[in-house]
Amino acid sequence: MGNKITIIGILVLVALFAGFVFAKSGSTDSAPITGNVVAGEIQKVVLSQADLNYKDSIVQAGKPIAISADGSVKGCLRAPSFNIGGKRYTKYLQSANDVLELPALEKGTYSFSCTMGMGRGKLIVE
Ligand SMILES: [Cu+2]
Repeated sequence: MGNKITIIGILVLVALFAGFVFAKSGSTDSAPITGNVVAGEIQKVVLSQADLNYKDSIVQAGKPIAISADGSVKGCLRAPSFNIGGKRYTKYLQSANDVLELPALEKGTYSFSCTMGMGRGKLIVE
């Protein structure tokens, strides 16, 4: 009688262990990527020019940003320059394929300008 209970006990432990391992290996497949940002969730922003400035752009908070410029953006405005948290982000966007990458931002309005400080724009993060 005592042996039977021991064997049942061992079988229960083995079943629990197997279940634990199975559940653990199953959960790794759907494990979320840490942080607010899911890989591949980069939002694209295409800058346009209005008179001598940039048109306002609106993006979502918490997602990295890829900025490019359409054909309306001329001259030095093709080199937008952001100063965010003491760090400078700038790139000359020669063609529509050139991209200036910004990190995920918190809500707020981020002013930027061309590298010469003439043309100005606002990136509104909602
Ligand atoms: Cu300029």
